[in-house]
Amino acid sequence: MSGCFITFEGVEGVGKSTQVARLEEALLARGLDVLVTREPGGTPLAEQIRALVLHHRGEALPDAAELLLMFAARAVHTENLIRPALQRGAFVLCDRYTDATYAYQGGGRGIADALIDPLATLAQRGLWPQCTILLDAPVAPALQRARARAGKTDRIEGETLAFFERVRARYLARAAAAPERIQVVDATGTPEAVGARIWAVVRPLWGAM
Ligand code: Z5A
Repeated sequence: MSGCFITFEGVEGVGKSTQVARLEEALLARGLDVLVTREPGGTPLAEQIRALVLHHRGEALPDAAELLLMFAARAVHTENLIRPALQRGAFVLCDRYTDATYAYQGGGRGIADALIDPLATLAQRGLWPQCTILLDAPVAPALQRARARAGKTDRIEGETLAFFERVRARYLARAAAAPERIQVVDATGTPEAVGARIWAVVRPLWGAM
């Protein structure tokens, strides 16, 4: 596979979408083939699963069902969009991927890694990002930023501060365990300053540009 798979992670409101868009612009300006996508979602079918998992329809969604739906969406997204894009040599910038499952369903909800690991193996068939940018910042201001935006809060966004603190802690623990793949980037400061930190991490991935 000749492309480059880069994922963005972090708690809600930390600036992932903003930075994905900035990096896309920088890569497109260099004439590169870039695919921007997100999880859960990314294809028509996976977006339907996203709608199921993020929005109440008056019926409880057990944690096990949430986990399985995340991986159902991921299997569709990986096979139908990400793998073909990498095969044609594209840079795939994905707003969240499997680290989010370990952080939210694992750290947040308390599901054991031993239950998540085999689902990752099944859904991804060996595909992992070459590089994961973990945008890290204190949780409270990030949540405040996200919640200041117009629009309805989804099921997960409505969780407590303690939930998001566990999510952040799990992300940082995963980064400490896989420092060659997961790069922790300070997400405080202006979007330009954060973007410059990300560029310093990403640029060496494919040599001088
Ligand atoms: N989820 C899961 O549980 N398990 C999984 O396996 C996966 C996902 C894959 C998807 O939500 C939810 O699914 C997510 C985890 C769960 N739930 N939560 N929480 P989503 O895709 O709707 O939202 P999100 O991923 O949480 O992202 P977000 O809320 O859109 O935040 P963001 O992309 O990190 O931030 P942003 O949109 O770029 O910026 C937020 C605001 O801050 C915005 O107004 C910006 O203009 C502003 N901003 C951005 N950067 C800055 C800086 N540097 N300074 C000042 N202001 C800034």
